[in-house]
Parts: sequence; C-alpha cells; structure tokens
Amino acid sequence: MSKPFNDVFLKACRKEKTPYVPVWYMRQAGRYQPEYRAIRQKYSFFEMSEIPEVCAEVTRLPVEQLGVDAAILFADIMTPLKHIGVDVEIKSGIGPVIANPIRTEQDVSRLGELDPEAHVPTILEAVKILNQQLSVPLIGFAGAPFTLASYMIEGGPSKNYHKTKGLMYAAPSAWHALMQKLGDMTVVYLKAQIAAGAHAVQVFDSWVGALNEQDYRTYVAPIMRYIFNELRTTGVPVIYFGIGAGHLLEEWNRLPVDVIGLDWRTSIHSARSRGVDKALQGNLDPSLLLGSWELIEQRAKEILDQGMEQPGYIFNLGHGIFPDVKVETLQKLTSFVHEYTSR
Ligand code: 1CP
Repeated sequence: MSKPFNDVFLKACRKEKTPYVPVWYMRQAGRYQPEYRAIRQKYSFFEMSEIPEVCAEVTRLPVEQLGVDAAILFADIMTPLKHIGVDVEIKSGIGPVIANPIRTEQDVSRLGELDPEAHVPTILEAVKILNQQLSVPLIGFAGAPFTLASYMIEGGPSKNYHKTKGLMYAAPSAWHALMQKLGDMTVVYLKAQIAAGAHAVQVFDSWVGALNEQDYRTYVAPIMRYIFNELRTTGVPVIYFGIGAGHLLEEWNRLPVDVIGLDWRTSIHSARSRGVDKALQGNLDPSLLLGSWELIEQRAKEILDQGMEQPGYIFNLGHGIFPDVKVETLQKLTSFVHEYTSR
C-alpha cells in the first residue's frame, strides 16, 4: 500500500495553513550519510546523478531515513553546464572545478544551448521514477546565473569573486550576454524538470550576496525577474535562496517568486519586519548541529516560534548539512519540528 501524498510543504510554499511546519534540509543527500559514502565510492559524482536508479535511490534515502516533508533531486547546480560547453568536474573536498574558464565575450559566444530531452534525459527519467516512488513532493532545482557564472569565470570555488566582478564591470555587454544564456538555460532546464513531475523548484544563488544592492539591481535582478516570470507560467512554487544575501531582501521581495530561503544571519522576524511578505524558508545555522541537543532544541524553538506567527513557513537549515553531522541528530531534529509545531 502506498502512503497518501503529503502536500504540507507545497501548502506552506503557497502561504496556506498547515497542520504542522514542514521540514527538509539542503544537502539532505550527502556525505554525512554512510549509505551515500558507500555509493559514492563506486561512482564519480556526475555518474551518480546520471544513472536514473542511483539518482532516485540517493534522493529517496533522506526521506526514508529522516522523515522529511520533501525530497530534492540529487544532482548539482553544475550538471547542465557540461552540456553547453563547460568542462566541469566535481572534485571531492573542493567542489566544481572548470578546465576552460570563461573570460571573454568570445568565450561567452561559444557557449551552446541546453536541450534537456537530448542532454539530460537521465535526470528527467530520475524525476519520473521518483514520482512513482515518493509520497512527498519532489523539489527540482538549478543554479542562478550569477552563482553559475562565478564558477565558470573563476574556474572553481572563490572567496572574493574578483574575476567574476571584474568581467561584470569591465565588459558589461559580455556579462549581460552570459546572464541571458544562463537564464535561458535555467528556464528550459527547470521547465523540463517540472514537465517530468517536479512539484516545486529551488533556484540556488548561493554567492550573489557578494554584490551590493545597486549592482544586484543592475547586473542580476533583470535576469532573475525574467526567470521567475517564465517559471510562474508553470504554476509550481518557486524558492530563491542565497547565502550572506540579507542586504538584498528588499530587492528579492520585489521579484515574482513564492518563497525566500534565508541563511542563518537574518532572522525570520527581521525579514518580516523589513516588509518581506513571501513565504520564508530556513534557517538554523548548519554548524549548530555540532552543539548539544539542548542548544539545538532551544535555537530550533526560537526559529519555529517566529516562523509559526504567519502561514507560509518551511523549516530548513541556513545552508547545507556538513559531512560531520550525525544522522541521528537530523532524525531527532525532524521529529522535534513536527511534534513541537503540531496543533
Ligand atoms: O541533497 C541535496 O541538497 C541535493 C543535491 C545538491 C544540491 C541542491 C548537491 C549535491 N549540490 C547542490 C547545490 C549546489 N552545488 C550549490 C547550491 C547550494 C549550496 O550553496 O550548497 C552549490 C554552490 C554547489 C556547488 C558545489 N557542488 C559545491 C560547493 C563548492 C563551494 O564553492 O564551496 C560542492 C562541494 C559540490 C559538490 C556536491 N554537490 C552535491 C554534493 C552531495 C556534493 C559533494 C560531492 C561529493 O560527494 O564529493
């Protein structure tokens, strides 16, 4: 017998009343799980997400193990880039590394277009398999243009995004051409995930907090508005997340997006007091999971009390789970969120 479909997460995205606060975790599939580490030994990162049965298994694992209210497709924000001419690899302990960084207008013009059915059929197949197997919503996702561009231009992870901003300031026409190419890729990729059965999508703009408000408005907001307007036509909820981007909240609140994901630096109260009227998601500091259970419970309570003041709240961490966190801690936290908020 299959379980009835749990739509609590989708209701919260739409700011409807829910019987309890739904919860899922960024990077809920990952190296903190012994099962993930065992599978990862057998495959390269991209192989894992490109063998549909393996992708589905890794996606399902945290749902079964933790009892979370949503699954997130197992892939990476860099996954589609390989198919438009970016030579990317995921190096263990580092992250994405690019052999042919984008530095000039010519480099930008050489990038191709994504054709999801031809380029990522295995990812779409995994979405279809998961839809048969899951009784919680499946979140599809993609990287946002600024964050993708930062890896493409720097060649890997960066601390200051100097080359990225350098291209943005020195060659605005190349920059805007790059944003448009990546924006188009994001739209077709997410629409294909939605057509295959994803119930919601999250757009990860992890590193856009490196820009101030003025530059965000000039160099990034137009492409985000374009992406979100396109996605709006599908009717599925859209979440926008970034790290260290609290200073951009007023800008984000003007975009046609349903849910804003907060990192741990900005409280739910302060976001709402600044006029943010979207649904909110977040935002326990992921490092707090190394603290005592008493501390974790106290901080989770504080966040939940603020979140529950209005409909439209989803519990999550402020960023992804670190590899040294215990599975049991996340199981306990998930149960706590459900029990504490059940009415
Ligand atoms: O469980 C899930 O959350 C789904 C899978 C998922 C998602 C949504 C992975 C698997 N990556 C992502 C998104 C992602 N990837 C982001 C946005 C969210 C965030 O900020 O964490 C970013 C910036 C990346 C890029 C990336 N890929 C990094 C960060 C590097 C840096 O700049 O600090 C890393 C370490 C990866 C590799 C990766 N992606 C995913 C996993 C489980 C891993 C570890 C890979 C391994 O097993 O070696």
